[in-house]
Amino acid sequence: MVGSAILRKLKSLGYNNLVYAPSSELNLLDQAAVDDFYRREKPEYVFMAAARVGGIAANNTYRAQFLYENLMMQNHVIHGAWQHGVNKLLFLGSSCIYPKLAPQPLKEEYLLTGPLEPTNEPYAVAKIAGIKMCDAYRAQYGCRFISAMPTNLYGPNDNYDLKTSHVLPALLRKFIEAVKSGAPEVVLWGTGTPYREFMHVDDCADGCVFLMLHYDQEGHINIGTGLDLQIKDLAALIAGITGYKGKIVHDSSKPDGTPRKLMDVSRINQMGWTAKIKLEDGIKMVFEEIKDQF
Ligand code: GFB
Repeated sequence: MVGSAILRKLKSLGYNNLVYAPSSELNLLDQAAVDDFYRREKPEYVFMAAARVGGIAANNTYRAQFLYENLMMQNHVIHGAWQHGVNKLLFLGSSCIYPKLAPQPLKEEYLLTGPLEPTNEPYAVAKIAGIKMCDAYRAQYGCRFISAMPTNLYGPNDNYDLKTSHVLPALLRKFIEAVKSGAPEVVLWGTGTPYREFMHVDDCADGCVFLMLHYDQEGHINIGTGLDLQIKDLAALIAGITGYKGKIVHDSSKPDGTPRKLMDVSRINQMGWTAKIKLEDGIKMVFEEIKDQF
């Protein structure tokens, strides 16, 4: 989802010497394959958007895969970028790197100041390792490696599998299907009280290109909208957009996850970048794209 959005953004800006490969052609878990790719394509700038990702249930269930695969992929891509003299690399992480109960909004300096949210600790540990790896390669070898932490994303090419997806695509699918089938109720996981911040992936891609052009420092930087809402209010918003009028019930056997993770985006805002797509407009765009899929 993020990689294809960055590609769309770069193409729209007129960049035409773009090299990329889908996971079916380049297995980032295979160091020799990554090395071959660098040798063959000689990229000057690298956006490391590839990751094993998923919603709260996927993170909690596939704990070993989330830790192992993310560490291996980022190790190969970051280490290879140094070996092959890449001019600049951007590593992407996630807002779940911050401590579960960190003060809100989440400032960059809150990293490693407290225990992580247990449901996504393996993923967060891998992403924190990626940030530290970029910083270590900068310190020891002088590499221009930067890292950016986007908030929860949604948009084209999202995952709509109800077992592994994030909340926003899951709710879109559930409400669309309920409207079509006339189902009297839709099930929401957890209490609906946690707050989440959502950003359209096209805004994220825009932010990534901005940072590649304008940010060159040790330490990660947040990318987000700076606005959040409760999951139950997200559900009401999506119900309205999809035309769902039935009941919303809660499955309290499912975890809530972290109570809140609102990004402090003052650093990137002060550099001159802000997210542009309003949540309601973004959800409407995605709804139009996917409403006939289910
Ligand atoms: O988006 P989500 O799966 O992940 O869940 P996180 C956010 C909230 O929505 C949780 C609730 O409180 C869920 O219980 N929720 C309600 C649902 N209904 C549903 C549903 O049908 N499906 C899903 N998936 N959730 C992930 C992390 O955390 O966010 C990752 O695990 C990463 O590491 C990612 O940081 C951005 O926001 O809790």
